[in-house]
Amino acid sequence: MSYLNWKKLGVIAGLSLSLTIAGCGQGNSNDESTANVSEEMEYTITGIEPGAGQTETNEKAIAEYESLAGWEQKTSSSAAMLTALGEAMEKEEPIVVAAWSPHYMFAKFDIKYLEDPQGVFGEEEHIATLVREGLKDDMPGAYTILDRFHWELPVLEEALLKAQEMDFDFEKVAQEWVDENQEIVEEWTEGVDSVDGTPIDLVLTPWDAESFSTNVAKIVLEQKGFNVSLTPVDPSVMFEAVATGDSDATLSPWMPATHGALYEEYEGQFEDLGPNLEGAKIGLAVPSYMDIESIEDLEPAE
Ligand code: PBE
Repeated sequence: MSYLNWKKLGVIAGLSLSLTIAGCGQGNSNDESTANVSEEMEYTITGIEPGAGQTETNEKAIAEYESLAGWEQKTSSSAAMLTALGEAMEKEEPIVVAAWSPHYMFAKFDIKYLEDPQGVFGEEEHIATLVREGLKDDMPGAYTILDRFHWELPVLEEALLKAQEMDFDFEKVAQEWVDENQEIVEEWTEGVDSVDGTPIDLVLTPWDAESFSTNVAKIVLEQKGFNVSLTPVDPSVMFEAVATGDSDATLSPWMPATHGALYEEYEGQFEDLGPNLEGAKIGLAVPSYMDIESIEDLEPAE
């Protein structure tokens, strides 16, 4: 049964209920329809990659919210989540997805974050730049560029929308951005001496914002003569690689909530150069047509 039909049923149930218990004030006519919605979603959160930091945060939410008792998270990939979201919305069916921003999903789909009164997903996140111990001495020029590397949220959001139109060819999107924004690039590289093919490795996670920003960093470092390799990995491998010095730097960690546990595990074995982007966020999201606002509006599985 479609979401709308459930909703109608809920309204009818609510109506007859208010007729029977007329005079009892507002009542909770919503409970019933919400319960049906949770059931219709088979008490399932549509998640993303099993190795994502957010996958763990979603499990934490399931463990901590009474409203999510008995729920399951279905993991697969970000692409599969977006397909499921698109299909559900076409049919106006209910769906709860793992969501994060910046991401083009908020421009493409009319969706909203569910309130998180228990703060499991944290408040604002930032994306940090971490470098291996010793990078400052070994490659002072690269260190300076990475230290200066910083995004304004709307700039990154625009680039992610563009990536969608360019088949997610992040090399190309990054090159276009660099070509059009040489004055910003010059701020990052000002006074940095060129090198002659010094190899440097940047480790990154496979999501859009990270792919774009790391590809920009690659081009900028190459302009200064570095020979840059990019290594896409899971968040846990990313932290390990920078901590052990297998990789030189990363621009992908989401802090303080999403990758906080990994950060703590390796703390002291890397240097944190601070945020390269502020105003990021993760959480659970639903289509705006769904009549719920908070994670607590969901219903536990019986
Ligand atoms: N995400 C959301 C990453 C960082 C935040 C999917 C882009 C992750 O969950 O690891």
